[in-house]
Amino acid sequence: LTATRQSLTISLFLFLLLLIPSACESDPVHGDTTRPARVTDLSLDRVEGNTLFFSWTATGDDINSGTAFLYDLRYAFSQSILESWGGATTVLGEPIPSEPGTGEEMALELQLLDSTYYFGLKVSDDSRNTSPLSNIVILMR
Ligand SMILES: [Ca+2]
Repeated sequence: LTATRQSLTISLFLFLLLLIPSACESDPVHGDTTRPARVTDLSLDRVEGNTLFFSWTATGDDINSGTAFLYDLRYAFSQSILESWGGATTVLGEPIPSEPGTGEEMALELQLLDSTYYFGLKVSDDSRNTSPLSNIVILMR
C-alpha cells in the first residue's frame, strides 16, 4: 500500500511539473513575447554646461500599445560600440515610461570630454522584451 501511495505521489508531482509551463504560457505577463517599438525620434534638445536635455516619444509594451516598463539610455565614443550595446556606458535617471505617444524628457549630467559622443536608447517591457536600438544622437565637442 505504501509503495502504491509513493508512486501516486510521484505521478502527481510529475503531472504538476508538466502543468507549470503551460500555465505560464497562458499567463498574460509570462506569455508576452512582443517587444516595444524602437524609439525613432531621440533628440538632444540642448546642452547647458554639463547637462544634456533629451526628449523622445514613448512607444509601448507591445510595439505601440500598452505602457512599457523601462528605458535604458547609453552612450559610447564610437557608433560601433554603442551598437554593440554591451560595451556602451549606462547612465542613471531615465524616466519611467509614459503612455505611448507621450513626450518624454530627460536631463543627463555628464563630465563632458572633448570627444564625440554617440547616444542611443532601448525600451523594455516587464517581460524583458527589449526594443531595437533607437536612432543615434551624436554630440561633437
Ligand atoms: Ca510586450
